[in-house]
Amino acid sequence: MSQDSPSFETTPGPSGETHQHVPNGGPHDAGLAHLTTNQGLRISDNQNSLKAGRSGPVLLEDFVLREKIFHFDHERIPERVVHARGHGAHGVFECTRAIPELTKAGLFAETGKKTPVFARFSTVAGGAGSIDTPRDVRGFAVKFYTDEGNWDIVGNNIPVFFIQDAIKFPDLVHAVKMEADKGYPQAASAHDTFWDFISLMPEAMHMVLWQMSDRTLPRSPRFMEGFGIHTFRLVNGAGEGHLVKFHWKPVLGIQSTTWDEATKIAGADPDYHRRDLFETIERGAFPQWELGIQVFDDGWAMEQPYDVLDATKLIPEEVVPVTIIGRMTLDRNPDNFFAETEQSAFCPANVVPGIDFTADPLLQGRLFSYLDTQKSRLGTTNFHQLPINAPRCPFQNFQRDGMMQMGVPHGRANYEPNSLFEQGEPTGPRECAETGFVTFPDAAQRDDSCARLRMRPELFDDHYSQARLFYRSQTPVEQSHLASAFVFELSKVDLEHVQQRMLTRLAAVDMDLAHRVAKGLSLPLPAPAKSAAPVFDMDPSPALSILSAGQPRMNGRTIGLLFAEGSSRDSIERMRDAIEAQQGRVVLVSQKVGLQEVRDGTLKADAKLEGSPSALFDAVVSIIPPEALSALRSDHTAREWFADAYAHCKTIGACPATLRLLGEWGIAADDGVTNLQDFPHVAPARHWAREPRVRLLA
Ligand code: HDD
Repeated sequence: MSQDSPSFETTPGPSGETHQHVPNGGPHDAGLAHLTTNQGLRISDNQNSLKAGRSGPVLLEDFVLREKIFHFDHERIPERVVHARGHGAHGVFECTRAIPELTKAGLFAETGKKTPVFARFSTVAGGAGSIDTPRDVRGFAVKFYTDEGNWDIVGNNIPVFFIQDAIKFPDLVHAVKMEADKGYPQAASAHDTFWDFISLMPEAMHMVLWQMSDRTLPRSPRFMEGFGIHTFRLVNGAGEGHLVKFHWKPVLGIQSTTWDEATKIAGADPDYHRRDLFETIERGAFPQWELGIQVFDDGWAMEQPYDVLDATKLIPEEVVPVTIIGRMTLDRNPDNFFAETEQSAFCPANVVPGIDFTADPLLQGRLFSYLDTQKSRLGTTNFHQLPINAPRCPFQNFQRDGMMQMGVPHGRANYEPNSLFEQGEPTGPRECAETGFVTFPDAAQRDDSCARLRMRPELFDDHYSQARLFYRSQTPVEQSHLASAFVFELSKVDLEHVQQRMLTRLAAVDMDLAHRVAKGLSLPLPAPAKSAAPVFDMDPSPALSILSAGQPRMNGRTIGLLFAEGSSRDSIERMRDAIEAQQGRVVLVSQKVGLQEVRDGTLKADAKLEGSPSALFDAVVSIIPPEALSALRSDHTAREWFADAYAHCKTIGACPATLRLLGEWGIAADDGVTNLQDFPHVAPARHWAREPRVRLLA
C-alpha cells in the first residue's frame, strides 16, 4: 500500500477478495472484552449515570454518560435524496468471456478473472424508513473494486429514464416525492404533482409505460434485470472505441408480483426485499446475474431513427443482441448495515481505463451530482476512505487534509512536481501517460459548429415511438396490468385537467391503451397529443415482456405449506423433499407456532398463519386432516390465505380436506388448484386465465 493511502489492514473475505478493517485497536475491535469510552478508558458501570447521592440529580461531570449521549444524538446522517431505501451485499464478478478486442479494462482482460463487488438495490421515491414493495423503479448499483480503481455501474431495473437532460432531475424528484404542502404520499407516484409534471413532459412517456408495467413490482432484487441505461464507450488497447450498453440478467429469471400482492406484502413485511436477499445469502443460495453488453459503432448509431445518446430510448435486443461477458454472485451480507450499505457511495464518474462516457446529457449531469451529494450525506470529502468506498488497489495523490482524514501521509512533498529527494528518488507519485486514464477523443462530434446551445439533438423529439414499442411488445395479460396501473394512479389524481392531458399523451402512444384508461376513469377519449417528431412503428420486441419468457421455475421460490395438528408428517416431508429437489424452499405455516403434535410425530411450524399471508409465498399447499376444518373455518386469516393465493393467480396444492374448505368458501377449482401429487411440478406457475374472474382489469 502506498505511503499516503489510509493504512487499513486487509484480510481475504469469502469471495477471495480482500476486505478492510478499521485499524488495530479501532472502535470495533472484536478481540476486546471490556467496554471502553472512545478514549480507551475502561467503563465500570454502563447501567447508571453518576448522581449526587442515590436519588440524583445527575452530575455534569459524568463524561461517560455525556460521551454516549453525544454520540447517539448524531447517529443519523442525511438519507440519500433519492434511492434512500436500499439494501446491499458483497460478492464477486467473474469475467466469463474476455473482450480485449473491445476494452483494455483489466477486469475484462481474461476469462476467469475475478473482481470483488458490492451491490446495492433501492427504491427511488421513498424515504429510508419506507417500504420495500411500492410501485417504483428500482436502483441497481454495482461497485467493482478493480485492480485499476473502482468502476461503478449505477443503474436501474428499467433500461430507459424519465428525462433526457439532467437539468430536469430536481423537478422530476420534487414532483414524485411527498407533496410540498402535505408531506405525503410517501413512496408513491399516484398523486397530483407527479402526474402533473409527467403529463407536461412527453419525453417521459416511454419510461412511465415501464413504470406502470409489472417491472416496478419486482418479486425481489434476485428476479430483477439491471441496466446501465446510458450508452457508454469501450476503448481497446489500440485506442479504438465502440459504443456499449450494459445489461444485468438474473439467472433465476425475471419475476414480478401483482399490484394487490405488493400492497399486501407491504403490510405483512415492509422489509420483504431486504429480508429476501439477506436470508437467501445466509442460506448459501447465492443470487447471480449475468453481465451482458450490446456493442455497436458510431456509424451504426448515426443510422438509427432514434438517438443512442437519448436515455429515454433503448436498443431492442432483437436488433443488437446482448452478449454475456460475466457473472456476478452475491455471496456475503454486510457485517454492518450502516458502515457498509448506508455509507456506500456510488458514482457514475467512477470509471477505469477502457471504459468512458458519452455525451448523453443525462449522464453528463450525473457525473457532477454524485460526488457532490456524498459531501452533504457523508459530511466530508474523505468519504472515499471509508472501507466500503475505498479502492482495493493502492491509491495515492496530493489531495490532503479535510474533515475525518484517516491517512497519515509522510514526508514534506504535498505538491507535484517537486524536487525533494528521498533515497535518490523524487518524492511521491507522478502522472502516468502510458497506463493512466485518457479520455476518448469522441470522433462523433455530431455538431461541428460547437456552438454553445441550450438545445437537444433533433431525434430527441420523438417521445412516442418507443413507448408504443413497449406497449405492443407486452402479452395481453401484461397490457391489462399496465392499463390498470394507469387507471389506479390517475384515479388518485384530483386535477381533471391533468388526467385529460395524460390521456392525450397515452392516445399518442397507442389508442387501445388510451381507450382502456379513459374507460377506467370514466372520461372521454381525447384526441392524441401532437408529436414534435414523426412517430413510427417498430417491430415488437418480446425481450421487453416478462411473461413472454414463460412460467417461473421452482429454483429460488418459496412455498407456504399449511398444516395443523393431526396432519400427516410423512406427506409433509415428501412434499418438502420434492420441492427442495428443485431448489425451492418450504415455509411451514400453522395456526400456532412452535412444536406441534402431528399424526406421525411432531413438527415445528416456521411461521404463524396470522402474520404470514399467502402474498409472501410463490405458491401455497395445504396438508390438513379433516378434524382441523372447524378451527380453520372460523379463521378469517385462513380464508384470506387461500382467497388471496387464488386472486394472485398462484398454484394452490390442496389435500381432500382442503378442497372441501375451498368449495365451502366458493374458491373455484381450476387448473391452478392441484392435488398434492401434481403440485411440485406446477407450483411456481401463475394461472393468469383466472385473473378476469377475480379482478376488474382495464
Ligand atoms: Fe441517480 C442515487 C440511478 C439519474 C442524482 N441514482 C442513485 C442511485 C441509483 C441511481 C441506483 C442509488 C445509488 C446507491 O445505491 O447508493 N440515477 C440513477 C439512474 C439515473 C439517474 C439509473 C438515470 C439514468 N441521478 C440521476 C440524475 C441525477 C442523479 C440525472 C442528478 C443530476 N442519484 C443522484 C444523486 C444520488 C443518486 C442525488 C442520491 C444518493 C447518491 O446519489 O449517492 O446524486
